[in-house]
Amino acid sequence: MTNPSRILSGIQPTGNIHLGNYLGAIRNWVGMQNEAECLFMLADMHAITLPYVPAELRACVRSTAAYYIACGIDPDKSAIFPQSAIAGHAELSWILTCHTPLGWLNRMTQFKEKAGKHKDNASLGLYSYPVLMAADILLYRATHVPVGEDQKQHLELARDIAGAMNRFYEQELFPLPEPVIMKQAARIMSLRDGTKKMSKSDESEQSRIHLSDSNDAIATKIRKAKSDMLEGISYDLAARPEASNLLSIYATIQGISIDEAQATCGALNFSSFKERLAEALIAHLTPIREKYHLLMNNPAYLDGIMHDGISKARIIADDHMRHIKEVAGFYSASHDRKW
Ligand code: AQP
Repeated sequence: MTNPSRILSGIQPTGNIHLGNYLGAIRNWVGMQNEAECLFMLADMHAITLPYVPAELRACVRSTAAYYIACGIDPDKSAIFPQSAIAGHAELSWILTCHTPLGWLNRMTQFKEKAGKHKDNASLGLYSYPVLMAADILLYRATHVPVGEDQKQHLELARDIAGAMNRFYEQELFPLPEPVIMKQAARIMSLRDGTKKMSKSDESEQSRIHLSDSNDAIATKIRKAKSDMLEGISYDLAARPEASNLLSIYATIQGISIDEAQATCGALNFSSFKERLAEALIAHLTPIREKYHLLMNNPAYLDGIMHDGISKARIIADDHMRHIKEVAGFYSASHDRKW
């Protein structure tokens, strides 16, 4: 990362956090807390772009906050807050919407994947989701955004929108945000199909490891993970997507490179390698799960953390939003009292 000054990222509170969210996003946030000012939102406004149950969403905001902390986000260093608590996300999103050509949104592949065959029934919110994501980032003038590989296209759109706004209003309203995508584990794949991303919305529970999974569940899911008929364990994304995915998970969890993992595990058969991988995952995830349960027993503490996070985020957001509205030509009582 070159000269980061402010980092923004977040996860949708739409269900159980999985290994992809952890390795692709949260784990990377932890080390960044000492390098820059960090804002980690709970993206509840994004969560309503697909059908949802309000009471479940509210509960999930708190449990996702607990996961952030259990995974190593330090609330004394970083702001943890629900996106919907800061009005600027919606306000800026509308302004950006009016500066985003439809053609730019038509290119977004995630909309096509999430809307599926029934595109006409998908909500306008799902379609304009990347504009809200741009607003999340630009509202705080974030310089760096750590994301998994799947969000790269949305980040590029946020940069394009920032550039368009700066040109239209003839001033540097927003820095162009840089994506921070880790070289390793940027895309954790489904345990059932090494060509599909591990995802909360995959119908098969066996396709993903949840951070809440028991040790037995982790061991069973890894044992049943799809493998191939080739000898040994090697990293070859095209020919061996499943072996490559498991090797990449192992390397990342152990904090070693894929080459190192291949050197130590290459000669094993699938069954022994899976045993080793399950042991490594259990050792890594057990303390996170235990801390998560402790935190969930103290909802008042979690609510206090979010309350503080909202206050920190609001100071930055309100100040910037006031400026943006003024530049955009919106009426302000302090400008024209004759009105
Ligand atoms: N499989 C993955 N590998 C690496 N990173 C991943 N991320 C998600 N899946 C993987 C990263 O997690 C962050 C938050 O994602 P999100 O929950 O806000 O939305 P998502 O990307 O849509 O995640 P899911 O699990 O796939 O949810 P659903 O199924 O609800 O759509 C992002 O930084 C993302 O890159």
